[in-house]
Amino acid sequence: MPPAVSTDLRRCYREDGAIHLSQALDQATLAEVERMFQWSLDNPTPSGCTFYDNESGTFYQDLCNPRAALAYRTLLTDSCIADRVADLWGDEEVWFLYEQVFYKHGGDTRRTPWHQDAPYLAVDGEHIAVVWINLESVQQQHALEFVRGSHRGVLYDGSAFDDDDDTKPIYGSGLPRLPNIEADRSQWDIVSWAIEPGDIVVFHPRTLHGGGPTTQGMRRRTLSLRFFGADAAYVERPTDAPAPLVAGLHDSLRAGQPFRHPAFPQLRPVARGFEQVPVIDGHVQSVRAKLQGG
Ligand SMILES: O=C(O)CCC(=O)C(=O)O
Repeated sequence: MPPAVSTDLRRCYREDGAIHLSQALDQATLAEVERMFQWSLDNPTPSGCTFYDNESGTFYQDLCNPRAALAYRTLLTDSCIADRVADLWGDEEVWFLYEQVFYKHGGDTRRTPWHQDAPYLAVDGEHIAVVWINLESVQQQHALEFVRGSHRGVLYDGSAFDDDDDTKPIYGSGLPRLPNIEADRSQWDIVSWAIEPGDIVVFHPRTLHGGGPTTQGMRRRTLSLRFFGADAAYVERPTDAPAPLVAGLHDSLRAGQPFRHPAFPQLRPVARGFEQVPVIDGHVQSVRAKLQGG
């Protein structure tokens, strides 16, 4: 079967580190995305939190629910999402890493700080992707923005999502501090897209990205799905990376080893490993607590 993304788009993804695919998802898939988004809200983990308490709107996020691979199974295996990721990589093999929800609603919410996802992750490689899916139309000024090509540049320390300082690091040593991109946006090659339900944005977790603010009366329900491919390897960060939050992960892998673990079922070329996903009753820990040294 020919790939559903063109060679041009594949090159664009490889070079820019972020790409917008218009109307990639059909109505049935969107309905399943909505069901899963709600499942994540209804099944919070200790990492579920609002980032900023001093604003009129609510900016909630949660991630890495140990039961998500099983709950999300239909969306992961039966939709075209993993196929689009495989098309962009030009590879057949795709594994599920974890899910994250972002929910901005109510009054005004601030920008999502500029950051890369990679420093938070214990995994690296060419074939790692984040698929950013929205249930509402999002105007460009409220959408996710990217620094084009930054996945090929410096890997910075993570942002602690601090109220007063977007560049406040999570590790504080071993990786350079994030630049203050908002202080002089003209210095950066920033790209973003207006989004309609059914569109997806796919980006490499090393790509610098930040989310536009939302305003009174808006609602932005975002599901961010993360995948890895055959070349993904376990990496060490300055201290144990907080994500994916899987009990025993850091003890079971060494730097450079292929990133494989029963918590991550394979989706393509065939779905397998779901029966081995450890069923954890209750949640291991909070990613936030981990970031704060817990
Ligand atoms: O939706 C947002 O505002 C942030 C998304 C994000 O940082 C991510 O998906 O990694």
